[in-house]
Amino acid sequence: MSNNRRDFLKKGALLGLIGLGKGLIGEEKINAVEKISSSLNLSEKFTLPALPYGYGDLEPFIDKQTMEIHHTKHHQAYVNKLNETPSTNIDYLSPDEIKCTHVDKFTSAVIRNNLGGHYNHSLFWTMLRPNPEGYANLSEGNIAKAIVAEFKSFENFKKEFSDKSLKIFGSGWCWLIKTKEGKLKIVTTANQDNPLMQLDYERGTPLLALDVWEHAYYLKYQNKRVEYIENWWSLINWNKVEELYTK
Ligand code: MN3
Repeated sequence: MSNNRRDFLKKGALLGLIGLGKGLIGEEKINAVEKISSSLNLSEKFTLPALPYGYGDLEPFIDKQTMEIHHTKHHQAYVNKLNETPSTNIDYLSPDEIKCTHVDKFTSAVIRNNLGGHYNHSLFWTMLRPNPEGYANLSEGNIAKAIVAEFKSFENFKKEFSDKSLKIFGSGWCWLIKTKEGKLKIVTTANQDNPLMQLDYERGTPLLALDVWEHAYYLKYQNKRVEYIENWWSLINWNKVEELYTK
């Protein structure tokens, strides 16, 4: 069924509900439908999420120009590509989430790459937060206890995560995940794959994500990925990691 047809049916159903239930008339009714339509994302288009901070707010660790290009060009391109791909949104988008768990080895490359790109970046932005004073930022709360329980110390965890991020050949991501059994693991994925997809990676819920594509750091760091990774530790939004861990 086409998007327009589905929108039409859903809006029609909403009109009926609102008309009967609330007794609204004329413009009131139209406004109510528009409000509900947008809250339900009835157009079923993928959209670029706004950043929870300004482009320059992650300086001096990630520069303003990199953030702006990364968000408005790279991330936007994944979103655009998904919206141009027929039928993508039927299976891979719900009002509340992007459904990467539907991706497997039979999924087309255009969906796999762009859906992953959209999901991974949407998550990545929320896992950063400004910290101009620099490194003073270790995990607290339940996630901190779980990290120490799994990796013996926070420093061990940091070293293993940094080493794995550094060793990714070409473009990819490094993740802290919670497996189905509740264990914490550090895994890496190539390109825009992620640990939710049904692929040949250890699967689990992403708790922390690091983008090591060159576009994430090249303007400021050139080939020095190691420095980008070290500075990224200053920017981690542990409140978000804790929220994902305890969910
Ligand atoms: Mn990126």
